[in-house]
Amino acid sequence: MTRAELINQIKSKQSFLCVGLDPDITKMPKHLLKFKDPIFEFNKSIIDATKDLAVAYKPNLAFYECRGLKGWESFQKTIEYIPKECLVIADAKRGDIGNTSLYYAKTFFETYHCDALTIAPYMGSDSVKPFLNHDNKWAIVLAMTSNNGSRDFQFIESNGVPIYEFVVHKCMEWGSSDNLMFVVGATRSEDIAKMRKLAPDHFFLVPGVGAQGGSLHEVVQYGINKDCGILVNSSRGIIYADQTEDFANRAKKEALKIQSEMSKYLKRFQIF
Ligand code: NUP
Repeated sequence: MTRAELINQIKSKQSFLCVGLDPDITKMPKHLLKFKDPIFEFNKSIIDATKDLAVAYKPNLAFYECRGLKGWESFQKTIEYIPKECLVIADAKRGDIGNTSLYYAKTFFETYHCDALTIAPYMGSDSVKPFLNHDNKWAIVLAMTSNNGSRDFQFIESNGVPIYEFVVHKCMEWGSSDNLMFVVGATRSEDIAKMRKLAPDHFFLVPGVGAQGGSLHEVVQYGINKDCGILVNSSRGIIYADQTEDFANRAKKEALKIQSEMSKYLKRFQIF
């Protein structure tokens, strides 16, 4: 998906919501367990309920890989079910020596046809670059993550410059705002403003709203740019809003709440 297509979708849906598809069999409504592939049935209902409100879906591979071959099948069926206009982000946090990254890129971009893949940049240029030479595909590099442990490495300073800043500068030499995004945690609201200064034009994938307590209002205040420039993810806050047979309706309600707020922000900041 191109940047223009993504922006058009945000405009037409008045939304920059990314729904996280992190299906946990222990949290799903019990009636789904009778299906051959409960994970896919769960995702299918969530996608049906939210597809008019979300511009992106982000399956996190951990929730699929843990089920072995069955899990990969659920992942593939899920990817294929997501409407074509939506950005499909595989949250797999890959990155290895160049030769291996090349095959990770093949896996997610060519075999599974995902639009975007999250990348761990710790191994440097040869580990990131192979994700940046696929037409209309995106590398989403971890810059400033939402978890408490992000303080352990990402904020260590060298000559007064934090490591996440080095990551952003370097990655911007390798990719452009047409094929590179950054992960910026919603839980770091004021730091999002620093990230926005470093990368004024790049899209940010912002997880941490909902279950992790990040504020949508603050994410928008500090992160929005002229093209919107943010994709805000919520996983558990939407998909497990209700754990009964009514789960899809409740997921829709939660998504609608977020999308209505997003629509107001897009108008207030006169984005389109
Ligand atoms: O910094 C990050 N924080 C984060 O939560 C980077 C991520 N990729 N994630 C992922 O976003 C996390 O692994 C999970 O898939 C999702 C957040 O889920 P939730 O807290 O909305 O349930």
